[in-house]
Amino acid sequence: MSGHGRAVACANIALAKYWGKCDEGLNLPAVPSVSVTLDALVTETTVTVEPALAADALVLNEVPQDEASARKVSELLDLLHRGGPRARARVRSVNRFPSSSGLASSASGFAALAAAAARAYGLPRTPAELSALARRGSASAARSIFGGFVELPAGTPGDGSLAAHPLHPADWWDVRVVIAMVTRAPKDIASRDGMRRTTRTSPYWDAWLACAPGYARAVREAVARRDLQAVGEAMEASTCAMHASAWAAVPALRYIRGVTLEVLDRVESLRRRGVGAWATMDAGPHVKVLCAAADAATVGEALREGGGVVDLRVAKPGPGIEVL
Ligand code: 2P0
Repeated sequence: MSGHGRAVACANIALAKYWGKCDEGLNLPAVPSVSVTLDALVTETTVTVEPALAADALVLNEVPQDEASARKVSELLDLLHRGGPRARARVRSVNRFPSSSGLASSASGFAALAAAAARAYGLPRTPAELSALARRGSASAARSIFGGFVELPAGTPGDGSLAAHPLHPADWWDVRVVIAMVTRAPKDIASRDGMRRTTRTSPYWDAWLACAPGYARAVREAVARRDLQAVGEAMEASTCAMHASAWAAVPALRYIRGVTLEVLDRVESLRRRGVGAWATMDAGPHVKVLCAAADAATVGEALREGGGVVDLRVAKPGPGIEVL
């Protein structure tokens, strides 16, 4: 059969972080995470089934990728077919933000791929099934199937059905995430490798496993009450504990750079001035700041002051996957 599917997915930012796996083969997270899907970070993916192709073809941001890069895409298409035979596909994916720089392009990318591929191959899947499929490509992608505020529970080794679930829709809470990009360079260590190194070598891995579920619960409960300060404080505790566990890996994983710390100082000064602003960092040096919608302009201005910020974007809670 030959078909076509197109899907648009938004990236998401974890308010309570996922870091590390309990089952590498099934890509199951060791800890629960809570995220907000962001409208400003969008990936659009089209999948065209082409039985005449000898191998799947991937074009990312208009650049044809080699077979090795297309492997993760092929694996996802194989999983969609549950191991059965399938025709090859041509996949085109465009990120409307910098790829591989700690801005979660794999989250929106695999979410869009899962949904576009299911449509192209004529294999309808429920949102939970799409989430579980996207998770195999990238655990954070499981969350991007849904809009608004989303939770991905910790996995149980061997249980491949784990999916994220929505907590509240995008219009639940009119918050903003101000994204301060501090470099345009791609990150040097992929999340997957960083997680593996942390799990295997960090003396703080067990400490991270012990504290992460509490931060996820605190974030979930505070989002339900729309309590910005409580979300912000638990979010900062989660990101700092995640980065501390990574920093203690051998050799150290320092996603945070000097400029990251300078921006964090600016977030603290905002709070001293009475502006509610809290920061989080992913597997890269950029700083994402959570604040009320009314404070977004003030926060953006303060983050830029003093230099080092190469781009600034303001995102609000965004929609789940859209299949076109
Ligand atoms: C998160 N990150 O919860 C955490 C916080 C980065 C830091 O999920 O190995 O691309 O493909 O499942 O989802 C980024 O890692 O990792 C990530 P894999 P993924 O958003």
